[in-house]
Amino acid sequence: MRRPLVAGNWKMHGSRDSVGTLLNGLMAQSVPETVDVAVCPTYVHLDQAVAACANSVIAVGAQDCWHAEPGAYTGDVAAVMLEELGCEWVILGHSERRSYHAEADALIAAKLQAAAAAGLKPIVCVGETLDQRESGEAEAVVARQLRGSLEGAVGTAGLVIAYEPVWAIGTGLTASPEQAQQMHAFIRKQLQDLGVDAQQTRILYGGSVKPGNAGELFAQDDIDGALVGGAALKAEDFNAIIAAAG
Ligand code: G2H
Repeated sequence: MRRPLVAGNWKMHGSRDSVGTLLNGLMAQSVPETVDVAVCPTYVHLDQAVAACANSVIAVGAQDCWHAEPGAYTGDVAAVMLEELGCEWVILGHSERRSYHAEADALIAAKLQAAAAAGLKPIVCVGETLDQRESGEAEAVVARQLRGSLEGAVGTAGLVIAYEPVWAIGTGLTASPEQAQQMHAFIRKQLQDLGVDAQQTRILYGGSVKPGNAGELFAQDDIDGALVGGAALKAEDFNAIIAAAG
């Protein structure tokens, strides 16, 4: 059995105050023993989250890392620095990185190597755009992203995949449980073909997950949790999603 993972992707949100309030709200509710939980704030709020989560089961992750060792890379953050800070997870290849920063699969694969070498567990994101879905290319796009982003990833400890259809991100649109399950099953098959331990690898769904739809998504055989954006910014909502995974 795969343990569900609920990870909050806070994107570029938060102030010291609002992050403090959110973390207090998360600490106020106990996490079911059967569920793993992580929060992924901005780089500047990582230390605050690590300190607040120190005595809880909630782990902390970053939203990205650079692929190289510390060096002359202005504006970037090395995986080893995140691990030293107390991060356990790192999100890689989110569609907002792929689109706003032109991140290609080869770069994501290199970041994955750096993350794994530093002892971070990667959450690798894949997903098709609306155009690609409507033209019947969704599976081909996701297969290509998996092949490229997971180059050299066989055996990576704790590897997690997040399926995030771009058309469902922050739009209020959610893939139906059946649509999501179909793609998750396809992803698991692709992982197997790539030599990744497909039965052990958790595949999260992401894209407008909220308390009202989390339960039916988690009920699907191949959905092993969620990567939550907007609803992770409200403790009440994130706590409800965590409870739905328990
Ligand atoms: C997808 C998701 C979190 P949201 O990007 O990664 O965000 O839940 O706001 O659609």
